[in-house]
Amino acid sequence: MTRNDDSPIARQDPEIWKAFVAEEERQRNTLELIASENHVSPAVLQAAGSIFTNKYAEGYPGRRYYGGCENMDIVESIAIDRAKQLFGCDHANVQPSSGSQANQAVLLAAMLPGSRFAEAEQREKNPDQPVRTPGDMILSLHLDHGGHLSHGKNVNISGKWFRVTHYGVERETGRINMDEVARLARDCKPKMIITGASAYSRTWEWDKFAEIAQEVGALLMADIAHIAGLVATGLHPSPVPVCDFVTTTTHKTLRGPRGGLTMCKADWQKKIDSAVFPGMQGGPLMHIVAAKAVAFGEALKPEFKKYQQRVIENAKTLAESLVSRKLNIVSGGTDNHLMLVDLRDGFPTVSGAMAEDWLGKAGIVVNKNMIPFDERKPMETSGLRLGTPALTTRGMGIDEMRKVADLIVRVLGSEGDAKVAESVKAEVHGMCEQFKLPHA
Ligand code: DSN
Repeated sequence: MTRNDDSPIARQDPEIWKAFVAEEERQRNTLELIASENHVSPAVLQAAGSIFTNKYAEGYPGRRYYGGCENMDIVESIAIDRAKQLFGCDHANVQPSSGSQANQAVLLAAMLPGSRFAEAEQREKNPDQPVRTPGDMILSLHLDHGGHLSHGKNVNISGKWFRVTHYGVERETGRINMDEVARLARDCKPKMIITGASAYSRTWEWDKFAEIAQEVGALLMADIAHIAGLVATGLHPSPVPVCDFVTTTTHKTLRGPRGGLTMCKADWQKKIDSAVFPGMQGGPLMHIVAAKAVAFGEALKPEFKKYQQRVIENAKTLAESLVSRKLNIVSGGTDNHLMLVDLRDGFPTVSGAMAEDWLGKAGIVVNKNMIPFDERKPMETSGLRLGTPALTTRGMGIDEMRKVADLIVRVLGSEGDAKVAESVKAEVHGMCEQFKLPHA
């Protein structure tokens, strides 16, 4: 939606309209380097802002708890079919409202068998089948090493329900050591192993995780929220063949609306669907389900693969350009769309929080991020996470990535000098004028 001062919001609600206009200008005139963000197409935007928001559709296609759901059924069935085609999974539930809820659905379906009574009954009926209960062990990547809150952090429901052991990356290489994962798994005997990350720039070895899960009798889940676009286009190995569950958000590299998606093997279909609704959510956000369907349709087109190839090419160029300007990247580089910049070598006195603030003032939007073995606190950090999905959507390529690296280093080197920020901002503005947003 482009700005229209005669729009219903402008006429009816000037306070919200002011923020709306400011946000549109912010997105138009800044370089978006947050690895988990992107700019959706006009078609996805239209679906997300559509009349589907008016409708309750609790239940699933053909089995709803409300009348008038015939169009909801069409939209949701298309979204499911396209998700299955995109990822080659047995079953897809397109209703989770976020990535965290997509993950919670897995825990609810697989690790919480129901009431204590149901648990006893299951033991009786099927003594050979493991019963998974609250308090069981999960093995997942440490948050400070690139993991996610919903993978067992104590402040999240996943960490409140379950005991958690974390694997991490090696100090020397910045990579996950699979021998160490195997050792931890044998030691802690998890009922579930969670793979996937929010800030890990290297290729996941799903096959090795699957071997370990099989050896210790654990279920295996992959959260591909960040790399879903790369997985869907075959540019990162797919976890679908070897995992019991695969979850994702739909708004990062996948470039759809803000939301979640839970995929599973056929055996788990019923339990996953019951976990999402009525287990965890009520009426699905049908405008978002419609936008997911549109986005999945876009992702099935050949242009989407070319886009993902450019995302990776741009990330590699940005990482190399930063390294050549004396910045350290955790693990030395990237195989995907993101990188974790370790500020300690090039700019030891600059924290991630300072860098985020200074770059923001220059029109370059990033997020501070803990780096593995960080000695600074989470609100301070020694790292920055950078990603190329949004800039690539604007049409930027390797020349622009070199320039972005240059601008970043100029800002960091100036220690937040206001004049430098102003001059960088002018250059950023020029780039944004040349490479428009998809809806502009
Ligand atoms: N997935 C996180 C991110 O990468 O930004 C947000 O929870």
